[in-house]
Amino acid sequence: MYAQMVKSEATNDDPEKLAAFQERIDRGEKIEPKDWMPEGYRKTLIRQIGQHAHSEIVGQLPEGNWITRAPTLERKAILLAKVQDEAGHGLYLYCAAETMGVSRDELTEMLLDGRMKYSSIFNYPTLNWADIGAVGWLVDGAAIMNQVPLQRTSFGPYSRAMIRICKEESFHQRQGYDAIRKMAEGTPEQKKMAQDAVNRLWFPSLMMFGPSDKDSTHSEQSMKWKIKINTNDELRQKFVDQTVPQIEFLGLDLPDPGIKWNEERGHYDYTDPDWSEFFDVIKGNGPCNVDRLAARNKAWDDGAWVRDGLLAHAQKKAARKHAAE
Ligand code: FAQ
Repeated sequence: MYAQMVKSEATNDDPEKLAAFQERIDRGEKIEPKDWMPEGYRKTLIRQIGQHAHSEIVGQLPEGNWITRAPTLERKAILLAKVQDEAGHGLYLYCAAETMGVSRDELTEMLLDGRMKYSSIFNYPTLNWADIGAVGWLVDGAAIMNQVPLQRTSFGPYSRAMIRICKEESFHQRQGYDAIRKMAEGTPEQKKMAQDAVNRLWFPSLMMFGPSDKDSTHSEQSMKWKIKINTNDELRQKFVDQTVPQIEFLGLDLPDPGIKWNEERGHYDYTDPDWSEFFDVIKGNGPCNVDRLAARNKAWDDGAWVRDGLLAHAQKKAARKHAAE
């Protein structure tokens, strides 16, 4: 199915239908699953929503790793709730993608065999408790910066999923900031851990917004279709502008000596992430890519008996209903 969609992007859509579709987008109308849409629009959305869903699911792994080691019962309960929320986000997003005619099983298969991506950030390890605070604050912070405008994306089911997700993400970010603040205000050793977490996660967080605009292959068309509302660099800059004063408030050192307020631009200047590292990570060569995919493949294999059981139950129920008719 997905392979067919990929092929059909090359076919010519009817120019009249295309023009009418673009007019609907320009008027700010939402596109719903049964409406006519160009194959490229459908394909882009399956890719983006699918990748987004996979990110929510794979994104549970670095934090899930710390549930049993949270320092207090309260922190453990909060982290547990947050990680569960991410599973819910994955579910809403898989459902939104399914309205495009691709099944959740197909999407999962493409994640598991490496045909589909998930966010680069989840290929970095969480080495200590301060990393969990930094993930909530910086990673969820970057996620929100990207997702708030996506509430206005042109595809109805994606837009509605994003509204709910954003509400939960802001709780995630606040719990992360609270956790890192405790560390930054703690013993010298705790403060050092907080600084180390910020230093390691800063550039990977900036990479979450995607490559610089000049290297972004999809932005131009996606913005024309209002799938994306902002460019990657615009959102990255907003994130830097929002986060630098928070780092200063925590009393931590800035993780990049290139960060400087630029009066003329009205923004902070900053050093670009190492883009060769980014492209290497999304090719599968980051520190945790192999582990993350192995964990997801294992979860899929371990869950086979549940899927088989549910299927057998559904078949028996259908057979009983059939016999009674
Ligand atoms: N990682 O042309 P563009 C979360 C790929 S939030 C991996 O600029 P686009 C919450 C891109 O796919 C994280 N790959 O692409 C949470 C394309 O390759 P392709 C997820 C990336 O789509 C927190 C190529 O580079 N959020 O999980 C990345 O227009 C804590 C060229 O790039 C979303 O997915 C990357 N960072 O813009 C959960 C938001 N960036 O496919 C648990 C929705 C780019 O042609 C714990 N997505 N690539 O082979 C978007 O807004 C967009 O897809 C962008 C990328 C902005 C990410």
